[in-house]
Amino acid sequence: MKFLRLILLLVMMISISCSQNGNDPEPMENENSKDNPDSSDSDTDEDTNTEDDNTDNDSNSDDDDSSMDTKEDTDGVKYGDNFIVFEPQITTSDLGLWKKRVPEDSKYHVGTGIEAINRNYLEFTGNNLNSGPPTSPLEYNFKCPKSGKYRLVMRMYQPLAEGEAGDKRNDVWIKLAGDFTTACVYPTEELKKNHKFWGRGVRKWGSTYNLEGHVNGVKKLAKVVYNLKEGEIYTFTMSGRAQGCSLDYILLYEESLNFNIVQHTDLAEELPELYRPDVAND
Ligand SMILES: [Ca+2]
Repeated sequence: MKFLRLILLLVMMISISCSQNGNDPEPMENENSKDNPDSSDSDTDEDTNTEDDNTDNDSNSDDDDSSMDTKEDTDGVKYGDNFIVFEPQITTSDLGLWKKRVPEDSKYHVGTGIEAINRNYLEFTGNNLNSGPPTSPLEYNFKCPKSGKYRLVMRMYQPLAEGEAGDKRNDVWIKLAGDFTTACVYPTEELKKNHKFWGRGVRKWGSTYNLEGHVNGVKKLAKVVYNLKEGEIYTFTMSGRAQGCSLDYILLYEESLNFNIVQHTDLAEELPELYRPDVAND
């Protein structure tokens, strides 16, 4: 019997020592948990930022994660289901070297077709008739009415003097800021930088309709189309390039509308009236 008890005792001791060895995974779990503190380090930066946001005089209490929400669209932008249109003079930027032309002005262009909408437009008076650096930037905020691909065009007029070639006084600099991607040949990042935007309207209202940029080092002249998101606010910037270039209005329309806009196309004549800025009552 003593021998049997001894064997039983031995079996018990062996089984206890086996169950202790079975806890091997624990130390490994502890090693894994060491990774967690590293990944949470960056949170502290965000915490200090929200303090800055709270110092703004902002009546909305629960949008401190995006200061962009405080941006509003510029007064005077006209929206449709699938387009955005506005006149350049609605900007709140300093006009600088842009001049507002009105009928009382001797340089105002009356023309023979549809007159400038609201009988006003902006003419750039800096640089020279060929080009120059981006000058007197004008900003516009607009809200996208519906997600889609939007093409940019402008109603443009070239006030050419006698003997001046048809490819003068016909361009501006443009760029777009906000949450968009490209829907044309140019990379998204290029559309966020200033590029020449040009067209034709030789001594008459026509249009600017193409960008001049580079794709993989090769010069490209092509249309500008942006993928825009419903409800997002975008900032469009137009700066003066060629002296004399005159703009009546700026239009972004859903590309699927398939408007035919080529050299010398007068946007007001070619497109339905809906796609023009509203005429103000006075
Ligand atoms: Ca106008």
